[in-house]
Amino acid sequence: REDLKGLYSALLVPFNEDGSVNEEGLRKIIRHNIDRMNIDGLYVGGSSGENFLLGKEEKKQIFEIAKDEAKDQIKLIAQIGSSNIYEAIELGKFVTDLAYDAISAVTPFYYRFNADEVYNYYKEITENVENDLIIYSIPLLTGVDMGIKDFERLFKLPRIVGVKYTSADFYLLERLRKTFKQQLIFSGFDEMLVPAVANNVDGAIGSTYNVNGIRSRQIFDAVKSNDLQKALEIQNLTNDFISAVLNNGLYQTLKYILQREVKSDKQFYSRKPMAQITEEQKQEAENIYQKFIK
Ligand code: SI3
Repeated sequence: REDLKGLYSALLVPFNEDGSVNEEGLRKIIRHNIDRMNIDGLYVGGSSGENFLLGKEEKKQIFEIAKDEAKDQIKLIAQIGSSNIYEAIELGKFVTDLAYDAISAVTPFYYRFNADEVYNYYKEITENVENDLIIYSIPLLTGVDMGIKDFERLFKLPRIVGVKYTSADFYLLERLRKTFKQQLIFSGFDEMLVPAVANNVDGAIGSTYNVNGIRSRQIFDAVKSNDLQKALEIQNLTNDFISAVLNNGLYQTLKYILQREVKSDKQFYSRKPMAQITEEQKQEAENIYQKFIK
């Protein structure tokens, strides 16, 4: 459990114009994260990987490429969650055979599942997959809002080791940290890293770490060593960057920057129905790249 702590990039996946996975580009992004961002691990198959737009075989392909490229150089967590529980279990077994360090599963979404249904989903996955599991809670996108009692029940399941907490509810975060000292808590919102680390999270998982990993590590370390002034200065700069990225289109802009960073001559497309980057967005992405990253 301790070994899983750290800073993870939520791996972005480049696609070809026809929607297939751009394997060469993906390998370059993984290398960039390992060799230049000095990241502790990768969160594969998350929102940033456009995972919920993909078929099962494509998810497997991405899990295989990530393991093959990263080997044992960094930690790997596979997000295998799906409202199709049979697929989630199959993917969980698949990545466990590939020797992923842990699995993570998003709360089941689309139908308004009640607390018992969410609990049974995790119970069934953990009973069928022999790996540690990190709950992926992202109420903003799933609409599934869990309270302290829901977490308490879930954390009693033997294979559940923590939560990726993508929420701005810092009261709940404080309560969770105080109550569940043995569970791992990963912060999900990159723009809120300072308050998350101040609340003693065990790590962070985010999309912008793919390109802003070095500064994010500095924020993490500065809060840990009680240098709040320094942490805030870097968070302020980081949030100028994140605001600009969000205003210009999150995935389109991050992919543009990654394409520049890894020097790929092939465009890193998004998966439909996600929109492709426009000429205007490209220009702004270039400005953001020059100003904050290069
Ligand atoms: O792949 C993933 O699951 C994530 O990257 C989740 C992560 O919490 C991101 N959340 C969303 C909604 O994209 C953040 O890293 C986010 O992109 C960032 O904080 C900018 O808002």
